[in-house]
Amino acid sequence: MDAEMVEMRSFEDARGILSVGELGKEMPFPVRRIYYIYGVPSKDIRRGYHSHKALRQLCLCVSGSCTMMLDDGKEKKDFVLDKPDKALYIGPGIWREMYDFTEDAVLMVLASEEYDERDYIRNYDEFMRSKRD
Ligand code: T46
Repeated sequence: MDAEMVEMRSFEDARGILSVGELGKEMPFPVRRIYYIYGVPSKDIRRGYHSHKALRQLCLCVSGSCTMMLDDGKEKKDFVLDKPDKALYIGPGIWREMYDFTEDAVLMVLASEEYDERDYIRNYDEFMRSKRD
């Protein structure tokens, strides 16, 4: 599966912690867009339900926690994002569902491309077909 946890570099001292992601080190691609998801009203809410054709993303909870279920058509894996220095890299062609958001969760996503609805596959059967092509 083209996905992995990435540990951001952190500097801790008496003033607190500073975490950093730098291009070519923790950041595997130049960032063209950021967005964040927060105010998810209940643990039962599931978001996502799509894959991307080309987009690469790095996701992390800067506050609170949530879980991302990734599916590459062969296997499914759950990734818990529960620390601001714990990021999840997701390559193209992976179905994702996000759930188990805590009330204080802020899921920040760094994306390799601008928003383009044509890059989404929002139908699971179509996603599975794209894996066979
Ligand atoms: C992803 C997961 C992790 C925009 O107008 N611009 C944007 O950059 C984004 C990301 C979304 N939108 C609009 C499109 C929808 O009307 O915001 C609305 C909610 O988006 P969506 O239903 O796609 O949200 P999620 O949480 O299901 O998925 C999002 C991202 O769209 C997706 O790329 O990988 O978070």
